Amino acid sequence: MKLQNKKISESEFLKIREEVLKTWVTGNDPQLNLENSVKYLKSIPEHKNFAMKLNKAKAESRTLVQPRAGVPELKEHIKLLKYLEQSGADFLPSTVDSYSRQNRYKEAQKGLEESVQIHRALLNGFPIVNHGVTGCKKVQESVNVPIEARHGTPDARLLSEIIHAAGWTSNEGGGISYNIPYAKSVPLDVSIINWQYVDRLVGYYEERGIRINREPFGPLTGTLVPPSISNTIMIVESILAAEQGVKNITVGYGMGGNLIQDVAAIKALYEQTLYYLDKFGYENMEISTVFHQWMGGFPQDESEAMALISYSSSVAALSKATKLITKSPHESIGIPTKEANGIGVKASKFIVTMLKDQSMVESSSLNFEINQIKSEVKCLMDAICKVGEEDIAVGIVEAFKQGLIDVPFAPSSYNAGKILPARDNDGMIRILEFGNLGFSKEIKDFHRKKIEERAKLENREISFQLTVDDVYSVSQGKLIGRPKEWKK
Ligand code: 8ZB
Repeated sequence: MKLQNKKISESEFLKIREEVLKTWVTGNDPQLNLENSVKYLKSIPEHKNFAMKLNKAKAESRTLVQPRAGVPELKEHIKLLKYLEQSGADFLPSTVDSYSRQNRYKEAQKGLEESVQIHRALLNGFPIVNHGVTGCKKVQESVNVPIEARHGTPDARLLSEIIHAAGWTSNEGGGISYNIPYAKSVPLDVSIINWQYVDRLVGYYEERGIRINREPFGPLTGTLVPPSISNTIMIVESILAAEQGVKNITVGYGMGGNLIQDVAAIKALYEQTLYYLDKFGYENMEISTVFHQWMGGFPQDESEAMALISYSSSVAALSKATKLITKSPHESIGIPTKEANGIGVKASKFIVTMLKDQSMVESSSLNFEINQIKSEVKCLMDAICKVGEEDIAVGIVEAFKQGLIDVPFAPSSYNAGKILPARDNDGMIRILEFGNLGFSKEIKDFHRKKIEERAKLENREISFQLTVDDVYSVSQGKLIGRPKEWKK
């Protein structure tokens, strides 16, 4: 198939679908009959529909909370989700294990069976494809809030078929955001084509009056990602999804750490996503935002972790993001127990409820930062459109190839990996090494000035050491990685 930003025809979609359903035994399930799935999805009540619940929260200017969670065994997974619902989760996830993310269903099956035998989790998530429609329906019918699949899968076609047929009304990911940060050697055009299929499936349901939410993965590598880079990718994935018929999209952003820059990033993200969808001719789009609590290294101390979780929640609430993805006090260790996960949900919900009637007041520094992010995004979007000769799908692949768009710390060999981010004296994320990033001279000069100011204050040279120090600083209780001997 040739890569282009063009809606897959229904007949082409159904043809590819036949092949997709053959990739694992659970794809044979008669419950995957689309007519049945349409009927089943129509029977899902409004309060369990992800898109509708988001729309309501947005209209009320509320921030709703959602954890990450997934264990291999069906019964245990249901127990976990019920526990998190009782802890206050407004939305539930099902986080998928690493084998499934790579379509290694055989290994996932083995891990699942052994987990059941010894009654201990041997996979780091819930293997959606192995559980199939029957298992996923049981999960969905056991809870009273909407469910979303959260994974990190470059080819999520079968997974997506299964979750929607099971009544799950949201799916996280995208052809860029679930490839570049997650895979080493999956070509970008391949993952984009696979995700066009995932979006086309949602489009198929939307055409039949079913509301389904899609959520591109905003934080990318979760480490010092400059907001304009993640925002640009969110906008591109929204356009790709809209072309396939997706109507309800939640664009995401991973907390950077500076209050002003974080609030500015969410505001710029929302406004520019609307702007570009309109510019590209997509109508009646419903856009909401999701703020991810700190995605970088966490402090080991559980009280300190809770403090970081609470601060993250405050920023999310003040930014008026529609949704907040929570962390747990076990973050530095790995996958949390259900109790630790519940504590994260409870604390986060407490803060967003406390702050629900407050928002960030306008200020010149907030406006400055919003405009800064917007002009950077515009620069990157222009570069993508130019190299794609007006096709955004072709453009994004070419832009990655040339390093015009570049994600820091990504494992993918389809990412240039030349840029280096570092914080400025306010703790805002800037760029100290641009590689071939598609920024104008004016924007580069601005970043250089900000990094120079910091290096000068710290009395040291501009180098990779700034980046390294900033990667570890938050886990040590400071936002900016100042040198040890620095006394200010
Ligand atoms: C990119 C997302 C990383 C975050 C969490 C990690 C980390 C991964 C699970 C999970 C609960 C799981 N995560 N898998 N949290 N249950 N099965 O995603 O801890 O915070």
